[in-house]
Amino acid sequence: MATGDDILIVLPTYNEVDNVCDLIRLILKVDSRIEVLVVDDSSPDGTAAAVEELKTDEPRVHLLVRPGKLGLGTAYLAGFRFGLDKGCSIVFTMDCDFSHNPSYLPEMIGRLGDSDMVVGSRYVPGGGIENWPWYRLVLSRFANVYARTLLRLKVRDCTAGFRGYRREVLETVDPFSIRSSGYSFLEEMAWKVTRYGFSISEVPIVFEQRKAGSSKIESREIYLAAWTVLRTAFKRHPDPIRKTRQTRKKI
Ligand SMILES: Nc1nc2c(ncn2[C@@H]2O[C@H](COP(=O)(O)OP(=O)(O)OP(=O)(O)O)[C@@H](O)[C@H]2O)c(=O)[nH]1
Ligand SMILES: [Mg+2]
Repeated sequence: MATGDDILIVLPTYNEVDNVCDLIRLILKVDSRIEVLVVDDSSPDGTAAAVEELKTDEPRVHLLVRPGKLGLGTAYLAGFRFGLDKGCSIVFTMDCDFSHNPSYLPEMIGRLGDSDMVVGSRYVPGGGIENWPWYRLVLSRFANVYARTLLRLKVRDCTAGFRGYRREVLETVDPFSIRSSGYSFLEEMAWKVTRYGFSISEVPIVFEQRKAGSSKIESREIYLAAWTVLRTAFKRHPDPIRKTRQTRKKI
């Protein structure tokens, strides 16, 4: 049973068999409070079977297998649900391809001592991206400027999937009402967290090219994300709930 100090790391996976076990081992070494949940969408490459085997002698690893490729957004939601039900005080999301280096986790966990959400950010001083082709750099920059401007967000990297949330954030902002299935989930979530008056801090990270396997990003997702941001920007919504700052529990 959770102690209330547990930290859950959610790893959504689709065909990550060559990354998943090595990455989990690295993550578990970072902090003894960490547990890992893999949300796998019945990857044809046998990702789930590899995690199942690792699980047998590693009680801090959990696996949720879904019946088919249901998208990144709903995989995050399944992870949030699991973390909340388990009583975790912090829930992180990370890509399962070594683009998000677990060595940043201690600093990110520390930041949740004085902020409600933390982002592993490519777009603050000290952050960056290694080995991306120019068109992906341009696309990512554009997506950020577009979302930040339309949604009036202060966070510099609002499309980053390397994030940590304090449980109160997940309990308050109702992420489960987000309908975006793919990458625009991240922008909509950043918008919700901001609207509710929660604080967001950014830790600079260098985003590395995936170690093995191939990208699952589809061009359809890009258009869908642009549309979702536009729709969100013009959505009628209630006044934001200004959170009163509480004394935080030490992390
Ligand atoms: N469960 C689940 N995981 C997914 C799905 N789509 C992507 N993922 C996982 O989400 C993470 C991010 O996806 P990537 O394909 O790495 O996307 P990306 O990081 O934007 O692209 P690259 O930089 O090229 O790797 C990876 O761990 C994927 O395995 C999905 O539909 N379901
Ligand atoms: Mg990736």
